[in-house]
Amino acid sequence: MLSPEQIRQYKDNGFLVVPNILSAQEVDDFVNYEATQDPERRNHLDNHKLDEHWTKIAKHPGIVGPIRQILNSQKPMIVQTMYLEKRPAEPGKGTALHQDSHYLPNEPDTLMACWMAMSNTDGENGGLCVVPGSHKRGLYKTHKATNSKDHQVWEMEHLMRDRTGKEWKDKFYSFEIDGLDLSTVVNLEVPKGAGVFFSSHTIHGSYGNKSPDRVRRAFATHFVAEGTWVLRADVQNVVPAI
Ligand SMILES: O=C(O)CCC(=O)C(=O)O
Repeated sequence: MLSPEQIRQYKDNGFLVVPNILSAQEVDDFVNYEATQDPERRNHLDNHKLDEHWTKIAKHPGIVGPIRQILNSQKPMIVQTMYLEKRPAEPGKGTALHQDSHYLPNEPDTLMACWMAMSNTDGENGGLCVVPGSHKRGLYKTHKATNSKDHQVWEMEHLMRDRTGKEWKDKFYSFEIDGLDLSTVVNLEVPKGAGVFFSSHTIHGSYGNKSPDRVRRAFATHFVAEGTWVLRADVQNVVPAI
């Protein structure tokens, strides 16, 4: 459970690093299992529905308990899961700095994430970066990522569906925030087994792995409160985390 001080920090900064959520054994079990699986599966966002190893992490009480507290006791629902591995010295594999509500529009906006470090992570090996306090300034304007040296650059169309069943298509791309002052970006040092909780409006992302020998591994789960409508059809069938 988070202390009142941790919840205050989360609300003030838009993120919170919590150590020792997963034991070294729990991390190793997942990482070793995943090493035996086809990495193509990681392109799907619903492995938590298909694979018990993914379910175990996404529904871990050390993750879901704090999520529930931050969501004011509302029931957390899992939207998507991602396992993000960056090998040493892989160029250009970062995620452009963005806010998650640009990728996962949802009504009302209750989206938040827990990003678990599945290896020791920091600025050198492409760990998570955040802009503290950015969640207080609403959704920023964006453009397609331009820094293709440091970040993945892509474009994709998604089917959207509202609560009434009306459907349309929207174009998504590797969002980058307009006019972001890069001096406000903080590289987090997150040890293996620790997690970062952050809100859907907190600007975050990562750079490539510049370490000569350290893999960067992360497992990210995105949650909404029960009753929230996720507009993207591919991740609309949210499942209870508890
Ligand atoms: O780990 C990364 O590189 C970025 C993760 C991310 O953007 C997320 O979990 O929402």
